[in-house]
Amino acid sequence: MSNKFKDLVMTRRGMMGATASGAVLAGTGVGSTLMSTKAAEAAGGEYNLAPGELDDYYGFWSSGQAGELRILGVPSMRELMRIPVFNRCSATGWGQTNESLKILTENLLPETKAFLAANGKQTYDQGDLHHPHMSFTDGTYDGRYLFMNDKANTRVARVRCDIMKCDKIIEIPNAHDIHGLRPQKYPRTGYIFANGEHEAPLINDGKILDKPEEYVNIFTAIDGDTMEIAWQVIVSGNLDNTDCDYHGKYAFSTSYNSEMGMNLAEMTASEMDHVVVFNLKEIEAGVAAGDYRELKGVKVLDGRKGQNKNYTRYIPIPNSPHGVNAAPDKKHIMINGKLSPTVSVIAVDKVDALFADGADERSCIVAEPELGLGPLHTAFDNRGNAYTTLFLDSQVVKWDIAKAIEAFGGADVDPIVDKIDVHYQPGHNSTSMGETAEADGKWLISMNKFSKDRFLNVGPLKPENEQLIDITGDKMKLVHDGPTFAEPHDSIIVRRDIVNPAHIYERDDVTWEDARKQAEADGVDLDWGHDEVIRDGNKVRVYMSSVAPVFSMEKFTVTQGDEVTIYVTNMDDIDDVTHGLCMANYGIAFEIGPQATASVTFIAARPGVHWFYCQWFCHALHMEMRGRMLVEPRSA
Ligand code: CUK
Ligand code: CUA
Repeated sequence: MSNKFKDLVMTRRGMMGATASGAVLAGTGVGSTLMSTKAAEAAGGEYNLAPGELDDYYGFWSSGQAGELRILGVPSMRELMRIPVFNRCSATGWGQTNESLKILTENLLPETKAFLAANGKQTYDQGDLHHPHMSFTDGTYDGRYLFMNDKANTRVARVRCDIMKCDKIIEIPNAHDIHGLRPQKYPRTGYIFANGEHEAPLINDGKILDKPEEYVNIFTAIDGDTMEIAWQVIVSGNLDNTDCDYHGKYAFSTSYNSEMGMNLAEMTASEMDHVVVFNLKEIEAGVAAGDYRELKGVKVLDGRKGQNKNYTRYIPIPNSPHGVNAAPDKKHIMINGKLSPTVSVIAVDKVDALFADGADERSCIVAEPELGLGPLHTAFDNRGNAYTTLFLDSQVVKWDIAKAIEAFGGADVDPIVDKIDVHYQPGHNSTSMGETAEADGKWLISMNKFSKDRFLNVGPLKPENEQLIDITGDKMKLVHDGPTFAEPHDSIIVRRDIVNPAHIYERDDVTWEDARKQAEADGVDLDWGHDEVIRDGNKVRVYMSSVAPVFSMEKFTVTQGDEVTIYVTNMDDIDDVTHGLCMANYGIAFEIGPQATASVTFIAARPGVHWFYCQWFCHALHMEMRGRMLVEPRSA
């Protein structure tokens, strides 16, 4: 008998033996085994949805260096939509329409605008979107907004969930490279907490390089309603990930470089790094008392070590912690060890003492289970279990939070419940509703950085692999491999009843308020099928509408060198009838959703007849949906 065969027989015997003895010895055991098996089948069986069946959850996915937000259906893992945010988009005209350019440019800092102009640009055309999170009310998702960071260019963006489009992007002054981002959970969002990852001189004017003592890092709180910066706190060490409690009192940020080192050896020199705790009430009191300096229009408080202010505390954590995750029990914050094989569990109710009595900073740590190599992020079910990704082990480990606390207190219990192999090297994971108080313990996504041999080879650049795991049973069960393009860092899984986007736009949507104002000034009623060419010096404004399969304007004439703005209003009010306008050989293409207005401005530098056509398939006569722009040569 080969060893392999022997193992198989042994395993099967072992399994059958255990089931049989369980059945004989404990009646309740049978019931619970049956229950969990049934639940697993119920949850697991549905991931492969039949055509036309809808998912139970919306998944909101980041895309890392691709710069967009994605919507997936969970559990089917079907990609439903891409929402351009920090990137450019050929299909929708994001980064090209006046409406999107306004969002992309209006909150850039003056020095950024000058820098971009020197490089012939109005805005950045790339970003690095890591962390998408929904707004909260009372500890759970409220379906209003999604917030996300751009690590590449120090920005934070918001997406409106009613139309699933980005409506605000702000650049964060003073900070560098926004990484960790989370919305306030209680009483509502409220604040968006954003970590500056890379430390820099506070006045970064090029006069300081090798004076580490002059380097600082900045934690930012943004008002999620206005998208204005509420305050910033200067901290010691860098900032990686962040999360906050369920009581509206504290935010927590990991620091993998408490040393403030500038190279790898310096950054990993000490045994312990730290978690910074931000005391929101104290910070607000500090702002009210005027204990800040104003830098680039923002109130900046000093929460560095040794300042002895009540704004921050520094909890020592083993070397280079990474993810921060608040448990749905509302009591515990998990700090994932990365270089340490541990997760440190902070008891939120013990944090008060760090501020009130000057208690030892480690006194709020109530567990530190050793889970495996490279713990990066933790997700949760509703049964007291945590699920931690192990980057180096290529596994997800399921562990019992209560048992980890008992073990830390000296009890002889093993908190590890189960481990499952994932393929390969997981970073973030997420569970259904798992970052809210309504965690439901059904699905887990493991977002793996490498797919290697799991898919057909597509060349040196491989897809990532996101795996769907059924967590309804005692054992985790891998049910689906999901290849995805660069590079989803993080995701959230939201019950579908919470998300209710519109089918068509409201005509009075704020998105095109500038177009509406201009139309009013030009005596054009945007809400009726208008058809107008307004001349204003060398500026020409062309107003037209679209009803499948025609543009209201069959042709228009401008002069070479004119600055032309074309406004298109889609008069169709039917579900899914999106039109586009693509101006051939002018590099122009954009989307006009049902009942929306969109516009684009360009210099008509190329004389001749130029066809414009609808590039979103809308009708049997979609190919015929076209018109001409004549650009007459400017006479010398
Ligand atoms: S970080 Cu990506 S694996 Cu930017 Cu959330 Cu941990
Ligand atoms: Cu309108 Cu295609």
